Amino acid sequence: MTKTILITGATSGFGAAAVKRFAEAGWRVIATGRRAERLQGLVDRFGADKVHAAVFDMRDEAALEASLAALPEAFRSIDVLVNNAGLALGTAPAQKASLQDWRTMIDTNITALVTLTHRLLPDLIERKGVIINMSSVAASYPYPGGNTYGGSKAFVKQFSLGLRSDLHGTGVRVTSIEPGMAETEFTLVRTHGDQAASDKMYGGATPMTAEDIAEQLYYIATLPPHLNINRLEIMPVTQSFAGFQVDRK
Ligand code: NDP
Ligand code: 8X3
Repeated sequence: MTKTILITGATSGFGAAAVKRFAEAGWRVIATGRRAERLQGLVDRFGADKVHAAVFDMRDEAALEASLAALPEAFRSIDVLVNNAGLALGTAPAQKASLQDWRTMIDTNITALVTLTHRLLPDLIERKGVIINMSSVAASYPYPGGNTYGGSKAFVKQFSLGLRSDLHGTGVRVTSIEPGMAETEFTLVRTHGDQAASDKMYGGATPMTAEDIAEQLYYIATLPPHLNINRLEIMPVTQSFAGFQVDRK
């Protein structure tokens, strides 16, 4: 039977690659994001019977609710929820960071994610569904300038494990996926549109690709129903860990 997946943040990066991966495999995909023309491109490519574009800002609860209420009949039974939409804003140390940037990250990466999850939980329980939450290596390893972004992704990781515990016995599976450096529009967004800084971040580094992560999402979503990946931490070979800092006087 054809399965249905809802992927947030589908206009770019991991989300757009995941829409393609699942649509090519014959799934019905609900693709969400704010940039309508990009979602329409996916509908045009795969057909309206395969991809449904749900255009809304994740932080606008009324718009989110209206979009779900307007789902075509064929897309209403959601088997898999991929909470992927999110962003980092800024690389400055906490004492120089923008409070507005912090609020935007919290509103998007945390508040919107829990709102959509809460809304879909009854259906996911009924269908013994799968929830895949996009965390990050920043959830576990602090780095300078990571402050609120890392904190928001630590929330996503721990929320996922908490969900897993609460959903014990329901058959619902929950995974926190925690990627390291992957080349998407992520750094362009983080640097408020600084293309040179984005190019410098990925240049010569062989980062992961959006398709690499889409493949992991497909793997997690298609595991046999008795298996649950709790956390999946994944990095490019060219990225690893650095040491502690010591402030010597
Ligand atoms: P992109 O910037 O390429 O994609 C981000 C997606 O999130 C876009 O589709 C964007 O859609 C959507 N989004 C952001 N804010 C909102 C909003 N308010 N409402 C609706 N949609 C929104 O980055 P990635 O693909 O890299 O990022 C996807 C996820 O992966 C994020 O949660 C990110 O934190 C995480 N991640 C990324 C890593 C990386 O190195 N790239 C590593 C680890 C985790 P639109 O702007 O059209 O609304
Ligand atoms: C994005 C990966 O290492 O830039 O979540 O924080 S990192």
